[in-house]
Parts: sequence; structure tokens; C-alpha cells
Amino acid sequence: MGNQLLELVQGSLELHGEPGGIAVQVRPLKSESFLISVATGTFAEGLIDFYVVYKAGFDEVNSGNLFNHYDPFIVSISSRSDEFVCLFSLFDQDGDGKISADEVEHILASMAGVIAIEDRQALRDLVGFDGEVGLAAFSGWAQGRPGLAIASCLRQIFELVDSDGSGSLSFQELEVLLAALAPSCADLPEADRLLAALDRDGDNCISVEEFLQLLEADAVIELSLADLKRLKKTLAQYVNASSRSRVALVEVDCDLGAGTPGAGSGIDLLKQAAARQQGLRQISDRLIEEIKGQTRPTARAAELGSATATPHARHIETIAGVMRDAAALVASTFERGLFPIVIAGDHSTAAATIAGIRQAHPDRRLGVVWIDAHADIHSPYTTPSGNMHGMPLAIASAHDNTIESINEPDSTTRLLWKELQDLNGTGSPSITLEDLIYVAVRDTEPAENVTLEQFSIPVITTEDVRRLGPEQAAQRCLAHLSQVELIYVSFDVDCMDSTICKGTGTPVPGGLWADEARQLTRSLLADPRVCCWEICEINPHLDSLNTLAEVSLSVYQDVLEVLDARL
Ligand SMILES: [Mn+2]
Repeated sequence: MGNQLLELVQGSLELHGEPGGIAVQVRPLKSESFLISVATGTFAEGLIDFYVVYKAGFDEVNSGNLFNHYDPFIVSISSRSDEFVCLFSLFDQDGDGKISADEVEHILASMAGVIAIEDRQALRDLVGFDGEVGLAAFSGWAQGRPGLAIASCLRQIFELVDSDGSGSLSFQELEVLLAALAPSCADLPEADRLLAALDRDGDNCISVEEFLQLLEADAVIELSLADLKRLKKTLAQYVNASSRSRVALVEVDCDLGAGTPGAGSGIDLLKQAAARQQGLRQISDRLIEEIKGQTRPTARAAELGSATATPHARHIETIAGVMRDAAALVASTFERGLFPIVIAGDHSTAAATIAGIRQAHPDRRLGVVWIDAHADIHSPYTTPSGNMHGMPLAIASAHDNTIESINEPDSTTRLLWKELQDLNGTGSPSITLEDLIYVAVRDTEPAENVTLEQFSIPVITTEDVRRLGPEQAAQRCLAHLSQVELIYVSFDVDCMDSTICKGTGTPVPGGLWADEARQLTRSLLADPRVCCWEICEINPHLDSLNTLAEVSLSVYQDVLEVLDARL
């Protein structure tokens, strides 16, 4: 058998590195020799997995003629080599590639009910003069002992269920596990008895050693290796899915872009309210990854004062700094594979969000749904107020609208304005205006209307939402963006009616009701192309009854629920 295998290895050497080929691993041993393992994938006709372990001296390795001078000390053929490697690594606690005499004793103790007395002695005998057992020898021993494979599988299942790594399971966790292991056993009175019997030390939880008693001859449950492997796979998928964070919160605390300061405090208000609500807390814990070391880009009027040297883009120097940080932060969440939810102060920094998305996805066409009372598409050339929260879409689309110019911005403003339009680093604007659609916009200025007309930017009005229903209104938005690959949804709370949102800098009557805003948001976010959602302009200083905070919290919760189901 050994010679045939070696011929097979020799004949297959050219396959090295190709699918179905062989993998060679060389590890130096003491006393100037190498341990060389050769493991194969699958051979076309025979579905054979095998591995050969050589012990070779320096000379053979250096001459490149290894396989003519082999000295195989163990040759094993098995379809279970992966299993043995897995078992071995379970027992090789310090991970040095060998099982020491102490580790052997640990195996024997933890597998008390699994390993027959004669087998125990056989394992001890393997501990050679150097006091260790290698993988090859261990695999040789483990072969022909199916109980071991079941035990290792059970141990892995135990670890999957014991997600906090405490090393023990509660009765309740174990009941769930037993139901999965043996559905017929779940509602039997046997289950209780079994639990009590397993808990040998009576501490009301089951350690892994106690759990492995399931393998003993008189256990109620019959375990087949195939069933266990299936269960392990299901559990692993489940654990993987449930522990994967899918959302990152990006907080951008800037209120310098608004005429009225205070919008930055809305971030903490929303977060604190979210933390107080149990349902939201649970979904947040599951869904949101805390990005360690992340600092919140911040610029507050309360600290920096209201004086500005750039009247046509007030505080553009400070806001540009916040936006650089915010864009980098948003881009980094995509690199981590997370969905960014941006909680922002005023709306100016949404241009940074868009730049960050663009930076992370330079080759994908990006569309925008802008839900707002205002069109936010002024430039320093057209703005009557100089407030930058009216300008993010002119930054994102690099549309200055100079034909409607009423201002002559200073050189600092012009320089920084251009820099912000280039923030995505791609050399082209983050969006084109044909990929923009507005919802609930109702307070625009003549210069903005020119742009809306020039680029045929549609507005789904409050009346449209009411007539069509929020679901259909959302479908209109998505249909307008049918050609884009990614969608960013920006939610300025002033999209809602001024009776709800007194707590924002620029309330406007004739806006959406809370339920309309919520249903619209849910329908939009369900589209798999939506890759980022932003909420902004919550100003607690203006929100005496806290109505806006409560409504904003509901919208935020809707978004988390939809993402939880979607991602
Ligand atoms: Mn806005």
C-alpha cells in the first residue's frame, strides 16, 4: 500500500498548485531534519484524500530530489484526514504542532467515556522518547475510532452554542440543542432526566466534559456522525449570520452649516433615546458594529462662535475639515463591509457622505433620494444666506449654477468649494443631477428652481405621497433611479410638517406626516441598492415637546428593522 501511494504522489507532483493537485508543507524538525507533509485534494476517479509524511534530512531537501530519497515513516490513506487534523488541533492546546504527554492525559481525561482502556494505553505508548505525539502518529491512532470523531464534532457543536465562551451551557440552551440533536427526544420526559443526569456536579449548567457523556453507551440519544456534521454546519452558518455586524453608525457633529446652532446635539438625543428603548437596544446590539477608536468629526457654533470670514459659504474652512474626516469615515465603513447609517447635525456634511460612498465605489453609478423641505442645491455664487446646509447637492454634483450668480465669493471660499467638490478623489463629481430625486421639497428659491428645471429633477411632493400612498411614492423614486447601481437616502427631518418638527432650524408647513415619512423610508430602504441612509437637522434646543425626537427615533428604528431583515 505504501509504495503504491508514493508512486501516486510522485506521479502527481506536477499538479502542485492546481485544483485537485497536491499541497506540500515543509516544517523543520529538531536535529537537522524536516517534516514534510504531502496532502492531496481529490483525485478525479477515486475521491481519495491521502497524506504522506516524510522525515527527510537536509541533503535530500537541498538536492531537490526529495521523493527519490524518501524515508516515509507513516503513510496513511483516509477520507478523514481533515477530521484528524481538526481533532489534533483540538488537543494540541499550545498549538506547537505536537501533543505533549500532558496534553495526552488531558485528552484521556476529557474523553473518559469515549476511549476504551486499551486505546488509552495505545495513545500513551505513542508518546515517544521525546515526550510528544505528532500529527501523523496521532492520526494513525485516531483512525478506526469513530467515537472520537463524534466526540470532536460534539465538542465543536458545544462551542458553537456556547457563544459567550463561558465553557458551560444553561439547561435552557441545552434543551434547544437537544431538540436539534434528536427532535423526537425534545418533548419526552426523558429530556429532563437526561439533563439532570448529565449535570454530574449539580451546578445547573453543563460543562463540555459533562456534555460529552452523551456518547456513553446508555445515553438516550443515538448520534450519527453524518447528522452531527449536518447540525454543526447549520449551527456554524447561524452563528456566523447572527454575530455578523452589518451596520456602522457614523456620527458627524457639525451645526455650523445651519443658520440656527444646536443641530449637533440631536445626535446624542437620538442615541440616548435609542439606548433607553429595549427593542431598539436589542436590534442595535445585534446589528451595529462599534468602530473602536473612531472619533466623531465635530464643529459646533457654541464653541467656535458665529463670526466667519467667508460670508458666501459661512465657516467653510471649519466645515471642510469636518467633511474630509466624515468622507474618510464613510468610505472606511464600506471597506469593512458595513452599511453606514449617518447621524448628522446640519445637512451640509451630507456632501461628505456622498463623497465617501463615491470614494469607496468609484466605478458604480450612484443615485440620491433627497427627502427634505428644501432643495439644498445652492452654491456660494447663488446663496442668499451663505449657510452651507443649503449647498450639499451643489457640492456632490459640482454644479455651481453660475448663470444665477448673485455673489462674488472670496478666494478662500472658491478654493475650498472646489476642493470639496473633488473630495471623492476620483476626478469626477460624485453624482450627476439626472440621478437625483426629491421628496417633500416645498421651499425652494428661484436660483434653485432654474437648476431643477434645467436638469428635470423630479419632486415627489407631499400631495403625491398622499395621493399615491408612501409605498407607491417610494416606487416612483426607485423607478426614476432604475439605471443606478447604488442609492443614498438623505432624510432631513424638516421634510415632515412644521407641526411635528418645530425642533429643526427651518420648519416648513405642508410636509409629510410621521407615518408617511416612516412608510416611505421603509419602502425605500428595502431596495437592496440602498447603501447608506442619513438623518440630520434634529435640533433639541428648538424641540420643546420632544415630538421631533420621538418621531426621528421611530424612523431610525424603522431603518434598523428593515436593514436587519435585508442585510
Ligand atoms: Mn436639508
